Amino acid sequence: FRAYSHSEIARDAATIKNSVVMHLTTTFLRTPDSMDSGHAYLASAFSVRDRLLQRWNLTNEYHSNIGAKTIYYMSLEFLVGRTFDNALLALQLRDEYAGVLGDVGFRLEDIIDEERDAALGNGGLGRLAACYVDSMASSNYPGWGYGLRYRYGMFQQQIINGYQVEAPDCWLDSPNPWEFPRADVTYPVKFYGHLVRDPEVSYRYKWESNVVYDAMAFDMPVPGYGTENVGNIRLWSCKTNGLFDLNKFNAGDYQGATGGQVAAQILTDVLYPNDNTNEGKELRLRQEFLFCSATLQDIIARFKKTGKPMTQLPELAAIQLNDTHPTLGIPELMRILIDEEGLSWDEAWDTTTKTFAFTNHTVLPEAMEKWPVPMMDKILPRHMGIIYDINLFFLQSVEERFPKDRELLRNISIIEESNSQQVRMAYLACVGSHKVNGVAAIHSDIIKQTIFKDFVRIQGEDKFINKTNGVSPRRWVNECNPDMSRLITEAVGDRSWINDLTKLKVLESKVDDKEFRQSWWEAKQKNKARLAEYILATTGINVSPDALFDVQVKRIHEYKRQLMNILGVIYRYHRLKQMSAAERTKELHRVVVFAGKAAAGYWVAKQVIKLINSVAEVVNSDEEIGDVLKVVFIPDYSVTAAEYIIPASDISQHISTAGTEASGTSNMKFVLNGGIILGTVDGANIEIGEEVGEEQIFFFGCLAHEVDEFRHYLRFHQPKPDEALQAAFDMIQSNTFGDAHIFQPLIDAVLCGGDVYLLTVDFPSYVEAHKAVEAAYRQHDDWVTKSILSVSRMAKFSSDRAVQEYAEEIWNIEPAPVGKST
Ligand code: 26Y
Repeated sequence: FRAYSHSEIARDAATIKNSVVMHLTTTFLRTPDSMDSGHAYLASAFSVRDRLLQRWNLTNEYHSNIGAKTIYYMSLEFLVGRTFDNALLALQLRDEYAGVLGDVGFRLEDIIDEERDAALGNGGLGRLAACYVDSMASSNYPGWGYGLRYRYGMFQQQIINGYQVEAPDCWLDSPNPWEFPRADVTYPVKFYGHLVRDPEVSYRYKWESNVVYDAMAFDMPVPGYGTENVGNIRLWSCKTNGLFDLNKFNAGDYQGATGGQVAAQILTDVLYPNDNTNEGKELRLRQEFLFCSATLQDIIARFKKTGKPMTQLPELAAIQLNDTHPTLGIPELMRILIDEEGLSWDEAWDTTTKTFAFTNHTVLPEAMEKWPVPMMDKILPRHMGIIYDINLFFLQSVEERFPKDRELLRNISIIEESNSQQVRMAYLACVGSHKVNGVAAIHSDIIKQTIFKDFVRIQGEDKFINKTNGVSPRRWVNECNPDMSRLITEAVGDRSWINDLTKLKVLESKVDDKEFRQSWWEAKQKNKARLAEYILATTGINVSPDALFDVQVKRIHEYKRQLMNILGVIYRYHRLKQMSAAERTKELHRVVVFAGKAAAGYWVAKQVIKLINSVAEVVNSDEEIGDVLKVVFIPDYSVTAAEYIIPASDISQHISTAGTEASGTSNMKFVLNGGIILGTVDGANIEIGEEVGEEQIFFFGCLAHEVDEFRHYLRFHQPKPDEALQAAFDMIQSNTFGDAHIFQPLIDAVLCGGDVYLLTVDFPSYVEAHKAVEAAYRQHDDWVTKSILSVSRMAKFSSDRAVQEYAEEIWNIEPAPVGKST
């Protein structure tokens, strides 16, 4: 047994320089004279990584030696973004590396820019997973993320002729310093095949198949901040080398020889680019199973090293399901426990439900995962059988308590009796877990009243809880907003706020400090200037940092209502065109920024992107308008783009139809960076409003409980746009932004399609809210006060708080800081 002492990291310039040069010359076979910024990045990254490795090894060794209970966060998505800067900050080596690189003529910022994002996720759900592993590492919780190592992450978005065009994200084309291949950690994963019943135990089977793929682990370090702990994200990749058929090759059948490799590789080739729409594709089901099977085998293998009986698994492992995507982990654990470890059904079920917990992230019906029973039966015959049995025992227990309620049984059955039958993954996840949570207070209430209503009645209120989302202060303040962070550090007196956002409270005492207020404003202006440069570089559009920056960045989706935003812009343009030049000079200057990707197959969302770009083209080149109004669509939104955009916003829009956005997390990031929200009474906006106070947030629109009634009314009555909305429609229809036919379907969805997202209902109050924002922004001093007060009250939205709540109320796990014990 060894002592866990504080591992010293050499910080002097000479040692750092040596290690960079060492990597440059030996890892990359370059000489200092021929070093370009790409190799400067790689050599520096490898040198930083060396410094992380020591801590990483110690963390893993320590946790296994003390037999720490570990949390396994299972997610098909990890939207990590870049790692280099994050690691430099965590190790507190940023200035040192800046110095060394400066000596050889490089700016650290440029070197940081060489790194490609790890974009293994779509949007909020994937980024949440990344923030949570960051918080686990920084708060010393033994925790691992598990995911898939997609060869192609989130597609690159190009804008061509105003339309979104998708290009593959070949992020692994250059060496990736932030992953460790673990060829020795490889598991076989079976598909298809048939079952042989155990002669002795009726519910035990042998699953035989010759379709077996190997999943191999790649580990990504997650540097904890202000601690010795380094967390881990273990990503599975399909291994193909064993699948090369030499006999076919020798016989001249070259395609046949590699056919097996192709079939295997495709399983971890691409991230499905859908966010909140379930397509039910067979390949996706196979991806999900590969992921679940490899992960569960790995967790079990680690547990077995303790020599404890399998029924004690829940004492050492907590598994969190990030939405239903990893739900097959439940029947996979049952299969391992029953068929391979010899547990009885009841022991296996008890162990499984105590191990798993499930987070729901959406109420949109189109996002609910359902798999056709025939598809599941073909690909995973054993799991289909286990799901039938889980359902049977569950329904039997319900029938006992609520006899003769056929309708109840039909409603809660894990198998939906449609044509064909479907497995309802949310119900399976719920029945197989000891806790189910939503991601903001309103959302957790809604799921209790809708999809899980009957389950609350049957399984009790206590199982269904709320865990409001949070975001990492490391990435979303300290890393992305250095100037504001410096001010906070000065106000707090040290950097402790980075791991404890309750410290932000002291900012409240600075709100009347003239000098502080001036610096606060300057920091924002500097961030806006930085974004203006980024906008110029990515779009060629010139914007002035003196304008109000009005930002909506997120996935493009009808429920998020980017359409309402652009219609508001059109109405503003219409009004400006009606004014005299003299009147226009009195108007507040505004830059409206959009960014976000549409799922490749989501036609309506793609038309919205086209409309935004068409409006931008006309408005930005209108000389009468000049700087009074600019419209920008920044292409290829990403974690890195967000790090430029979010700190630069004055006002950001979070304007989903009430009751549709489960939480939202960028809303938290904007306010933490001194921006103000214009939003609906939805998701986490509500709780942000509670924390910062109503003076600091601009709410508008109908309330969640009113939505059904409006929708019902609009199904049977022609929606009536108010004058402002009508003016926007008229402008489109008179070909102001090009051929109106292209956009007619968007207008029809409102006027003839029942206006499902209630644009006609909310538009009048939306326009009013914009006026209120404008009036407030003109009161410059009050605006600065709002900004400072908001930040000072945002402690709740740290992912550290969220992870601590999960740890205490769901995972039953405690921090185990490395280096604190000997
Ligand atoms: C079924 C499959 C195609 C699918 C894939 C991805 C379904 C949903 C998703 C992603 C959902 C998602 O990102 N949801 C968002 O989760 C955030 C974190 O909890 C919330 O803040 C946000 O409101 C919610 O839309």
